[in-house]
Formats: sequence, C-alpha cells, structure tokens
Amino acid sequence: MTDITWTDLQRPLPAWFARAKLGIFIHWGAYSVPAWAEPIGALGEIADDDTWFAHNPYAEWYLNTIRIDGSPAQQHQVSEYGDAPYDDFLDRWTADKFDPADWARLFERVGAAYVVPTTKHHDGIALWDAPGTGERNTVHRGPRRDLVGAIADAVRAEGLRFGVYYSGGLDWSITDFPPHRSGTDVHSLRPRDLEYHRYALAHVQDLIDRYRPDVLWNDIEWPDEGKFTGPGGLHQLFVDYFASNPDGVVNDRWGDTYYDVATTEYSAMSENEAKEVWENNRGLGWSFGYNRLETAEHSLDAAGLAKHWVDVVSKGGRLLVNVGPTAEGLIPPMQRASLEGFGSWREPFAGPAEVVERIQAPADEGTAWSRQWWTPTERITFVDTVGDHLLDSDGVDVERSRVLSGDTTVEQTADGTVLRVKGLAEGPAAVALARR
Ligand code: FUL
Repeated sequence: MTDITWTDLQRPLPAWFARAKLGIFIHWGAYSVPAWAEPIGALGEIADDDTWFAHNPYAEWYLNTIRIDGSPAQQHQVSEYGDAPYDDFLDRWTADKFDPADWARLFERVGAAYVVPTTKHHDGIALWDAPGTGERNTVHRGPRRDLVGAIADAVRAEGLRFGVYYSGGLDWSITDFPPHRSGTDVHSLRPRDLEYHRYALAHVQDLIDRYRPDVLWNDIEWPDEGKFTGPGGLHQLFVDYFASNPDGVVNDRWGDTYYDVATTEYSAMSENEAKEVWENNRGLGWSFGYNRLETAEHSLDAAGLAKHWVDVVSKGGRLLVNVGPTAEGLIPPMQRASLEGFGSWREPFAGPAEVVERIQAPADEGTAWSRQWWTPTERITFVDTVGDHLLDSDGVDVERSRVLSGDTTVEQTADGTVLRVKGLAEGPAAVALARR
C-alpha cells in the first residue's frame, strides 16, 4: 500500500470558482454589539505588533484587545459595560432587523458569485447549533436563529454560491488563553491538541452535512495534531468533502496541507499573488466586524472599491470583500452605498459573454504578437483564458491584464468599434473577443 499524501488531493479547480471574480465575506458575531475598534490603519501598513494588537483595528478581535491591560479598548469596555462578561454580548445580539433575502439581493446586484459568512470566529461562538457548543450559539441565545442556514438559503435563492468561514486556528473558548500581543503569540498560544481537532472537525463536518458549502474557508491554521493523513484526520475531511461536493474549494489557511486557493489579506501576504489561484480579502474599511468608529476616511467608497477590484482581477486574482452587519442585522449605510455604487458601475459589463473569436497567443515568452478586430456592436469586452481558467477582463484596466499586456487601442467609429492589441506573450494563453 502506498502512503497517502496531501498531493493526492490535487485536482482541477472547479469551473465556477475559476470564473468567480467577486465574493462577499460577512463577519457577524457577538463582537458586532460593542462594534468598537481603533481605526489605526489597514493590515500590512502597521509595522509593529505591539501597536497592532493593543490598538487592533479589527473589531472582531475585541475580546482579545480588551484583555490587553491599558489598551483603549479595555478602557472603553470598562466605562461602557463595567465588569460585564463578554458573553453578555451574545444575549444582546438581537438580529431583529435581519432580512437575509435583502442581503442576498444586494450581493446579487453587486455581481458577487459567492458569499462566505463567519460560522465561528475566534471568540468561539457558533452561528448555528454546532455540536458540542451547548448553549453558546445563536440558536440558543441572542438571535435564537440558525444564521448560517438563513444566509445559505437566501444567497442560493439568488443563484449565488455559498461558502463558510471557520476559525480552526483560534478558539478563545477552548483554553484559558493569555491575550495575544503579537503574531508569534497567535501561533504559539493557539490550541493544537487532538481533542480540539476532534471538536473542530465535528463542526466542519456538520457544516458540510447541513449546508453543503462550496467553499471551506478556514482561518489561521488547523490544530496540528489533527493534520494527519488517514482516518479521522484533516486529509480525510478533504477527501470526504470533495466526494460529497466536487464543486467544493478549500483555502490555504490550514497549515502546510492541501489548498485550492491561496489568500492575501489587505496588502499582507502579497507573495501569494504569484500563486496560480488566489483571492484577496479585506473589509470595506479597516475592520471585518462592524466598527462604529469607522468613517468615510477609513473606508473604500464605490470608486475605491472598483479600483481595488480591477487591480486584483487584472493581476489574476479574485476579491472577497467584507461587510460587517450591525447587531440588529443591518448592513451599515456606508457599506451598502459602496456596494451599490460599485454594482452600478459594474452592471454594464455583467452577464455571460458570447465568444466571437479566440486566438492563441504565442506560447514562447517574449514573443511579440498583434491582432485587430472590428465589431459592429456597441460594447466589446475581452475575455482571456489561461489554461482552463476564464479571466473575465471586462474591458477594465486592460493594459495590466496578464494576456493583454502591451498596447491596446480602442477606436469608436460611426458604425462600430476597432480594437487593436499588441502584446508580448507571457506564457501560453489565449485571447478572445467576446460580446455581451
Ligand atoms: C484574519 C482574522 O484574524 C480576522 O479577524 C479576519 O477574520 C480575517 C479574514 O482573517 O486572519
């Protein structure tokens, strides 16, 4: 018998994900009640760990930040809530204005292909009736609802794919953890043992059984003692997951295991942009969880979001942009405005493309090539393919597109459009003229 290895899991990327250029991340939790963090800057821009952790701009990290003595978040917590325990926020999380169909319609209008809500963040509170969590979940306390199921049903009703975020790396309810003050702490203080592996594994299996997600988006790392191949280990989970859902995709935050998609976060981990399949994630502002201190100066407006999306897509990636709903269940107006404005900008490019003509660019690196098309349609758009992966360039930022590098000119004439493309081949690729 040959040994099982992680590379055994290698398979072609599911076609839906190869085409998906925009996803919506949702960070919603008990932390959405205080909804408080110092907007000090974006991840990747704050150089030192001491500053980042004591003044963490991620509102979903509130439970950690308030445990750092002397932190402004701790002062805020004491002055607003006295010595009330963090779990009081779970009971105060009402979700009474939560309208999943309204969220899903918004995400569909924006042009998102997939939606990934948090199902358990670092505070360990589950958004469904997760095995082993007792009462500490949204079904038994606070919203008193299966939020994961409600979001899954609503986004699927709009024709979007559904994925799940799960924090396998950090769960502050598992151990009596000292506050994390550095990236090193995050990795050294996280639970790694077999017992926690079994607990988290049962969660992810339950998520798969109940909701059949198309994305398993783990965070931080997987408990080390569970990263074995063979029955009961993480490898087996992937085998079973892909068998039950061949369209399923797993991200790269499990440790040194298997992944389908590499991730970058804000401008951090940008080395992953060199990977074949990657996804950038970020909040509209500097937090994922709703932060009531964020204003327009900390956030992407519609134009900023469009620029960022174009930048990511033109480099071959996809964007998972985050919304942080309020404890009542509303998408904050500033976030909604950015998404709606982006959706209106993108709308003319949306819809399936009919490929009119496809040419194979020369395979030899550095070979110059050129092509000219005339089309009598009003709008033309370019779709380039890299292997099996359809990259929908949508006429955006074509110069930076991998295939259409070089000179591109578009000339409008009275009866049509002329497009000239001159470029240097950057590896085997095809360019196609498509019409919407
Ligand atoms: C990070 C987490 O620590 C953040 O809170 C957020 O969930 C982000 C997507 O991943 O690593």
